[in-house]
Amino acid sequence: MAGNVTFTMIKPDAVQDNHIGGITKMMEEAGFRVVAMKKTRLTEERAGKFYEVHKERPFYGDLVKYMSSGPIVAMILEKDNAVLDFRTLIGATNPAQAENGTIRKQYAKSVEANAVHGSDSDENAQIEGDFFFSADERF
Ligand code: DGI
Repeated sequence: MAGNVTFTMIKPDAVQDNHIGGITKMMEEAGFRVVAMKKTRLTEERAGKFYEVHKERPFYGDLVKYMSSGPIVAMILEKDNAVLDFRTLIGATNPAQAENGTIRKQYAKSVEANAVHGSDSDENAQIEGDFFFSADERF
């Protein structure tokens, strides 16, 4: 299935604000199929591990705190060209630059609380999906 899946999280503020359904609807309407889905909460340690690639960035500490501040919804999504098409659907990291019709345009509050995560490569989609889901949680 390589190339056809991506990994996403609905971030803490969007979960808190009751947007799980609205965001998932946008994903499904854009042609993504939910392969795996769970609501969970990252500890600071696990959030730090998930975002390890950003360890040297100035916002790393805040990002780890924010991502462990409340529950998130993790998902593996399937579609042709999943990684790139999903990046298009979520829009720019900074919601001020996100296009109309994107998930971040509609739901993001700031560059940090930007509603959703989306994998940036096929390789990371596999790694990130494996971080949350075992084989028997995927359908
Ligand atoms: O792949 P993206 O989520 O669009 O963006 P990224 O991989 O460059 O950064 C990962 C997350 O880190 C992003 O969703 C929000 C946070 N972030 C990125 N740039 C900044 C930031 N947070 C703060 N506070 N300031 C930034 O400049």
